[in-house]
Amino acid sequence: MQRISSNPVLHEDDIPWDCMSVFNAGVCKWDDGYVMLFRTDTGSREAPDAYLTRIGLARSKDGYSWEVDPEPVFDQMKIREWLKDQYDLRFGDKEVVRVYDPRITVIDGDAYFCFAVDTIHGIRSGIAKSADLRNWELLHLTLPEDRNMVLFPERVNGKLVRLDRPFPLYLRGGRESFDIWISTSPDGANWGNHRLLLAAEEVPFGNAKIGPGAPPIKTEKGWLTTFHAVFKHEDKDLYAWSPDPWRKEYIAGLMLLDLDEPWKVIGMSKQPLLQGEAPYELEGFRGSVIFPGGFILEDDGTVKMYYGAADTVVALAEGKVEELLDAIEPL
Ligand code: BMA
Repeated sequence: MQRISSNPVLHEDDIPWDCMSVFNAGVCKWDDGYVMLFRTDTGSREAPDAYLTRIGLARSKDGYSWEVDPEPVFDQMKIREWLKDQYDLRFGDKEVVRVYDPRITVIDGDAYFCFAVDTIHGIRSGIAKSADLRNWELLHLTLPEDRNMVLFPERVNGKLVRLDRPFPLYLRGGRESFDIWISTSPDGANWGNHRLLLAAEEVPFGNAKIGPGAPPIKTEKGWLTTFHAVFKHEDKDLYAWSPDPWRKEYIAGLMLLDLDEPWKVIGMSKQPLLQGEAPYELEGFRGSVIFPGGFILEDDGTVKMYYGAADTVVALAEGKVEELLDAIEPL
């Protein structure tokens, strides 16, 4: 993948509300252009306030220059209103902390928004549906602990398909070694057939948890899909604005799944797809973080990958689908 020279595509200065970062965005084609749901954090650069995380919406004709809608789609007030049927707020207004890390997929003309939600009783993943990108109907929330949910852009054998990443602590020895799972649903609300898709130890360039990236793209050879893999450095602190030592490098990876049986991994790239290198990837709130959330195939075979860089900006890298497929090797 090649980074575009005008990176980052979105920076805090582009945002019409008070924030210190804009990152971890989902992107899809919509009408005759592109739309993006992105996350902003607000507060001091060293320690933003989690309750002030918002989800914003941006639109683009060409995928390179973006215009941000003046109002966020979700802020703390709207999140509370939206989730009040799920949480009776017995534990007060602090129960639901934030909705964050959006992914977006269009299936049969409707937009589906996948997100993580932090609550004081655990981190859950959710799915919502909309016809206009502003009014979101909540379809599903997982049990804790779960994060990084993405949906396939079309039904496979009549079923919706999702990837996500639960946090199984105990039987993995308390290590932060978490895997990618796959499941199916008839309607987006009821999910079953959960299977392990890719285990963290199968990724040669990571040594800790992994998680799905962006919704997959369909190719003749299979579903091509991104993920992130964490390499925990034991011996060095990475650059960070936050005063806590930061040692987790987030690296983008790529794998190919069977078209009809997407729980079968055909192969993966044994090399990282993208690893922190540019200044805007190495330095920011948490340096050396590449967090893919948008993956789009253009008619000419170009693939655009949108990713959060250093938990601070949204960036874009491009490649050719043929070259990406050539990089896939059996597990
Ligand atoms: C993960 C999530 C992401 C973030 C990443 C790197 O655990 O919190 O939102 O981008 O860490 O800090």
